[in-house]
Amino acid sequence: TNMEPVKTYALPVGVTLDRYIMRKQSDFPFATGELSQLLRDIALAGKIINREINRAGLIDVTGAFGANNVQGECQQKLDVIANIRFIRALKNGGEACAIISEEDEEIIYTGNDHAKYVVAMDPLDGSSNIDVNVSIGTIFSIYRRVTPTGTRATIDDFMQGGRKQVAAGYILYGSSTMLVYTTGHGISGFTYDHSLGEFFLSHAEINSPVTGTIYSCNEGNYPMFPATVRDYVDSCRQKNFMARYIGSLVADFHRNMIKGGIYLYPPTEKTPKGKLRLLYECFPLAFLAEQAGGRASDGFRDILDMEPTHLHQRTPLYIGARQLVEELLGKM
Ligand code: P6P
Repeated sequence: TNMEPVKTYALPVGVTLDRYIMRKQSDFPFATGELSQLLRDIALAGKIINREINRAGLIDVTGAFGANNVQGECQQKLDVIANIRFIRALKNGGEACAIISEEDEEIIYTGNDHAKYVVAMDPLDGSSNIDVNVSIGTIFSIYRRVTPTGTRATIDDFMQGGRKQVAAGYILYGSSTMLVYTTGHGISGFTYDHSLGEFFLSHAEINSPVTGTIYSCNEGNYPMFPATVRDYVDSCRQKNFMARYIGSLVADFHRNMIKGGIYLYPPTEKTPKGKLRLLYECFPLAFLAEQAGGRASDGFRDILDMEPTHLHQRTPLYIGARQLVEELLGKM
């Protein structure tokens, strides 16, 4: 028999998510499979939501739903469906003991008090884009709980800070549906094949260009931006950067991660603390940005170093190619 050691091949593009997760888990001798199962449960919820989104035009779910969510925003029916689907998938999967969601003010207890993980999520971000058929996304962040297993989770499990995330990612419901995530050892991207109902590895290792020529912000708010940010946007225009703003954070972030660019959501009079949510939008995307070699800041400190104080707290966000973010910070 050949006594040569088995060469560990980089996993070939085209491997399914399940096989990828299994092979990656074997890289961690002490892994016991719960995080792997949790990632599978998130992927399953993503498949279900993907189907609902693709049918949205056919059945009346795109109209605004009567209720308003905790943010006081007019709740699109798909928001509600996505939230319910994720909660159900995580409850049934059994690996998450608690969830926080943009759609719910309070912590959601799954009843799985022996589970090791908690999940913070924005089940469907960019929902104002749903009824105009623009890309939307799910964002998720996973922590190992700090409270004793067997007890009910508490807010402490969610307030550990961005650098304690064990995994983070997003699902982009775009021209194709992609699942992109990290467990702290690089970023992998999977593309969904509807005909097979499987996610296949399509981006084995995603690294951001260290710089770029794309800036992404709501130019309509320019007059309200802090002077230093206006100065930075002016410099982008002077350098003939491309302005690209989809108005859906996951889509803007994903494009910048692949092509190189910076996304800015500064504080404005309307949103003096910024608009985006720290726990389930900025922490997970900042984890990914740093894994991709980029940077994420609120203008004063790295997003991942920020102290969470409230489940739904907002923060300004400057995120993307390292050199572009650092040029902006140099003006602060
Ligand atoms: P504005 C969508 O509502 C969202 O949360 C992000 O997905 C998006 O980047 C941002 O807000 C758009 O906000 O104020 O420019 O419409």
